[in-house]
Amino acid sequence: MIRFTILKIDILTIFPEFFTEVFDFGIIRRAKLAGIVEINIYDIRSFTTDKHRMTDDRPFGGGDGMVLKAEPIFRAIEQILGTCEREKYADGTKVVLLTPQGRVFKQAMAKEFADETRHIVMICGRYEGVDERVNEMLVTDEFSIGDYVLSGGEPAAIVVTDAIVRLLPNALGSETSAVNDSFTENLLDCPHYTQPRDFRGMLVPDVLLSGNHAEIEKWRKQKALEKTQKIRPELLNKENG
Ligand code: 6GU
Repeated sequence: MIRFTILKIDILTIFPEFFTEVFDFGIIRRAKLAGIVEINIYDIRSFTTDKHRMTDDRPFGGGDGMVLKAEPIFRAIEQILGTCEREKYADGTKVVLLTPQGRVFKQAMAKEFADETRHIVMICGRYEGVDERVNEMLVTDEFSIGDYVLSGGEPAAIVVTDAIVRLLPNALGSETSAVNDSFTENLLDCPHYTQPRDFRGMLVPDVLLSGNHAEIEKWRKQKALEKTQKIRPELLNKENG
């Protein structure tokens, strides 16, 4: 599939300063400058209407921690997407909620988003929670980035954005650079070496200096398999989800 339009990524957060500069380096910076992606940060607090500008409140039923309120998030989505009914979103629009309760984000999901979305709104949760009516009415996809708890969804939004943007057509220097990535074929990447050939007595494997591309390819595949078997054996026995 060929992408003709820029991908727009809008991030809703109670900590907008978290994102100053993180998208201003390397591939993401280049993709922004090339007009491949546009990234906007929205402060959830700016959508509050009460005197105290409250973004969170105590949980009904009691318990520790605070819960992000529905109202400012509904107002933000309404302003950004023109509706707060999921069914009325334009084609290619996704609203992603980042929480530890989501599906674990995988390379295949990054590829799907890079290929098929035009507009992604990411809502950064706080670890204590987000009012469930946000999930019920607004969210199309709830993602986690792994089985550990972060204090908020902000680092996850950065991770998910990076994983998607680098897969956008023309974001990488050469079209083939992403083909050999770890996880693309349920395999970790093979080891790499650069100059010098002899670094403090540690030598680069001979095959890589041989100029025999078939042998080099075979070696890389073998090393990728060995690494995966040793570190992530479960990848070898399942479809990439
Ligand atoms: Cl998306 N949010 C939080 N708070 N913790 C996480 C996470 C997200 N993914 C893994 N841990």
